[in-house]
Amino acid sequence: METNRLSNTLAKALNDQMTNEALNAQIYLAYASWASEKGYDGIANFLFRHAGEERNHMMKILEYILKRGAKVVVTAIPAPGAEPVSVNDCFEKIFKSEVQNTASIYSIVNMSMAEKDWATWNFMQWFVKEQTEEETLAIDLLSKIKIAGGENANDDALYTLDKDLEKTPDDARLAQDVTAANP
Ligand code: OFO
Repeated sequence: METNRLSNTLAKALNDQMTNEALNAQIYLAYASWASEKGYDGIANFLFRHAGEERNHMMKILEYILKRGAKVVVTAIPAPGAEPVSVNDCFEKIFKSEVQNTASIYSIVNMSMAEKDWATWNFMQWFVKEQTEEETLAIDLLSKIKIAGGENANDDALYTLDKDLEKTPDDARLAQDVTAANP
């Protein structure tokens, strides 16, 4: 008996998204290693933790595909690309890759809506919220480096930023989660 509850189109899109999440994990791993080599241990620690989060996202999608009775296809992961040339460049690259990932998440949401696959639509809402958090986090990183001097940040400012990032939480607070009682 056929028990697959995902269309071929959505199964393909979700499998591709697994690879996107794996690629993002590789990007964070590569940038974390770069930061560590340069002596920015706080930034490296933050990015290593984030690589783990991206891998969890991949696993979340993998489990969903299996639970819906469709086939998981594990493919090669593209290379993460050139390493950053500065902390400023590192944060800009992170922002760009998060925005790109948001676009692919939105495209799966659109497909699930077109197919009226409400289970997948509902599943994807977790990722929509997660991407808002990650974009907020990336924007915060960019603001911090901008205050530190951007591409011209001096060693003292980078040292302070590095220490600061070690303590930065992994999740950003979202406007929609703020209440009057808990501003
Ligand atoms: Fe998977 O959240 Fe970033 O990309």
